[in-house]
Amino acid sequence: MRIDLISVPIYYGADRAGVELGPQTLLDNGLVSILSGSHQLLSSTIIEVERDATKEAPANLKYLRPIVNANDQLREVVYNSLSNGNMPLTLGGDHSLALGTLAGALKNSEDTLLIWVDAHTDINTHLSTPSGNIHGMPVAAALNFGHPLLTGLFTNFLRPENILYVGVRSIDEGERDLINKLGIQMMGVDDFDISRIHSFLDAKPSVPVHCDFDIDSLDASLVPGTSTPVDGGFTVDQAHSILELLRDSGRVTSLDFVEFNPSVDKSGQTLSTALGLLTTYFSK
Ligand SMILES: [Mn+2]
Repeated sequence: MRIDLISVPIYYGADRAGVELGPQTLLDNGLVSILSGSHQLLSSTIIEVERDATKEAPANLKYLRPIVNANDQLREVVYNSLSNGNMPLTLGGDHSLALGTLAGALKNSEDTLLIWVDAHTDINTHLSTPSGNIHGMPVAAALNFGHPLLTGLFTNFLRPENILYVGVRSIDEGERDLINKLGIQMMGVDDFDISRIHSFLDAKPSVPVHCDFDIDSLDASLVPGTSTPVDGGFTVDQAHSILELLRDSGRVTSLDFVEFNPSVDKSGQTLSTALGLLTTYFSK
């Protein structure tokens, strides 16, 4: 693969500092050699994120403006990478960056499939959010639900039937209503069945696939270094199997790796797990 590496040092979507250090920490600990062992690393871009932004009103859309500005740039970087036939690998930072990566992937192809591996479904709007944190809103915005400044990042919208949630287990009431209304396919950890990922991909064999991998899909006890850990998650082995399947499918055209927060990690545990997962994905 020809990889365009994109770093998004943003924490505004989580409203908890530290996660913006994720990309540089992965780079400082050998990510470039992991990526360039079997692949060609073509470029490395850092998305500009406004520093020391204040939490402006409204309270249900914290840091709206700097998040929109960063994702406006990110959409174009991802779109350009895909239209050059490369693979954009986007490192977070919090999950608000999926606004830009999904907008870029959908601009490239409106029939993009989304595999969302996460404890959370991130399908809140400013009207349903309990926290006001925008990292819980990217999937809704990609479906054209939510605040116009977020949906306005998109030129094409995601089709609900093109989404598969994997590992989700922390779902707000408003999110569950929207998921049910739209009939989005989902599985948690207890009902995890890897063959459902195969059948989801096989149903549309010739369209691009965007994958979002949130480190909090793993069990809270295994990944202290993340902003919103959730119990009952995947084991490290399960996470490796999911990434192996996705790698071996040869179908993933763009990948996000998000929510690693080095500032709350314990003895580098989450760092080494994250590097191990990326090594698995990029080892062939
Ligand atoms: Mn999450």
